[in-house]
Amino acid sequence: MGYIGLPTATMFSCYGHKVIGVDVNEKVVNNINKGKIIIEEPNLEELVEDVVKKGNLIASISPKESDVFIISVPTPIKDDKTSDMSYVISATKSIIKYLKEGNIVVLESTSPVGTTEEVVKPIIEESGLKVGRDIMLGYCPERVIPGKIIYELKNNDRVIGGIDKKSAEEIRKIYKTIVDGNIYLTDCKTAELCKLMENTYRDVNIALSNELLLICDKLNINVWEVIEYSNKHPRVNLHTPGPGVGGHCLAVDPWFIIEKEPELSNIIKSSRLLNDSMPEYVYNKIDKILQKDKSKKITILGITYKANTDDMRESPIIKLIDKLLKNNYNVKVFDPYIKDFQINCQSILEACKDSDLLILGVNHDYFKNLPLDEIKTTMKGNLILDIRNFLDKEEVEKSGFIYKLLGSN
Ligand code: SAJ
Repeated sequence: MGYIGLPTATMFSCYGHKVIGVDVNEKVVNNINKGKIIIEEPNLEELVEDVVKKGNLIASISPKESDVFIISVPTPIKDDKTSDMSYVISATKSIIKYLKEGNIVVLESTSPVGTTEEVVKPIIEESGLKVGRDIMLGYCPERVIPGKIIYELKNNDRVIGGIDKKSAEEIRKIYKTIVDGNIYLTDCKTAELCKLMENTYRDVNIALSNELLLICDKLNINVWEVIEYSNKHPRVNLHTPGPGVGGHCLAVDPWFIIEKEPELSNIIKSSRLLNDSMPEYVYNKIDKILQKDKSKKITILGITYKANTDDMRESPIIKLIDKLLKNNYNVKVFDPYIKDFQINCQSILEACKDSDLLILGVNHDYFKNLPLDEIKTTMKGNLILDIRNFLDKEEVEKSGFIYKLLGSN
């Protein structure tokens, strides 16, 4: 019942299915059964409350008999950059004793190519039932973007890989009850690689823009202008450069391809490494601005992995903060979505008190109209570093600040 499992269960419940939402975390289960959720996602809590009230969604600590089993557990990355499939394995094992002939099993978790056939299938067959004959099995990756999950679950096209044609077709019938988009059928490996490649495509493109940012900095050219005008070409779409790539998808999934084919994944790997190096690049920029004076106080606005979310997983800003603290800078942060981070303050002004440098770390809408004059009075220094190209240079300068923008020297 995580970021994907809960919205998916909720959608199926909304369309009249009886759903058992399984989670090993008792707190999550208890909250859902009270109609409450512990993640930040627009419109989700109202829907959960409604389907729980109607009795269509019941959360439980363990699985029960069912017609369809959807596995939507995390597939994190280990320190050696290979996939940790332990949750997929334990979740699959947990359903064995409830399986019966005619059941459908679907893996949704982002996984290395081959997982459905080589990891999930053999575990299911420990039940004595044969996949393809007694059990239908397939892979149906999610594609939703946090912040728009409900809309995208309904409207995005989906790819379904079946262990055989019949499995794919039966799984399509299930998903068709909640999806308005097109559903494309293929085999499991193709569907697994589609999912990985979608996020890799984005990661590689962001790396290209980050590389451009480094080149522009060296050549004293404004990267934002280059991107704006290049993108006027009808077939060019340069992505947005910045402090790096966070989240549990783009920063992770490319490694699952590299894990399988390390010799062939050169572009993918160098992109990943470049994006991972961006927090260090921003650190060096800050160090230069403050002339390596570690007595300076730095304020960072926004610490999540992207705008308008409470998700801090793999956030490049957290990596930047770690580096600043390790180098003895005095850092304070404020993020409207985060209440309990070790160095966070309860307001923008509290975080800015006596600060020498203000950094706009994440482009949350909340920061659209910063109280610049008050901030200026509270701060000791007059420097603002915008690492998102988010603030209005003129407005900032009007309040007496020196405005510095990442990628424009
Ligand atoms: N980012 C940039 N520049 C850009 C776009 C993003 O630096 O031009 C950064 C963001 O700041 C953030 C990171 O990349 O740190 C990832 O953000 P995102 O909005 O691109 O993607 P996610 O991780 O929130 O969600 C992605 C989506 N995948 C694609 O768009 C291909 C989503 O559809 C997937 O369902 C999700 O991964 C997932 O679960 O795999």
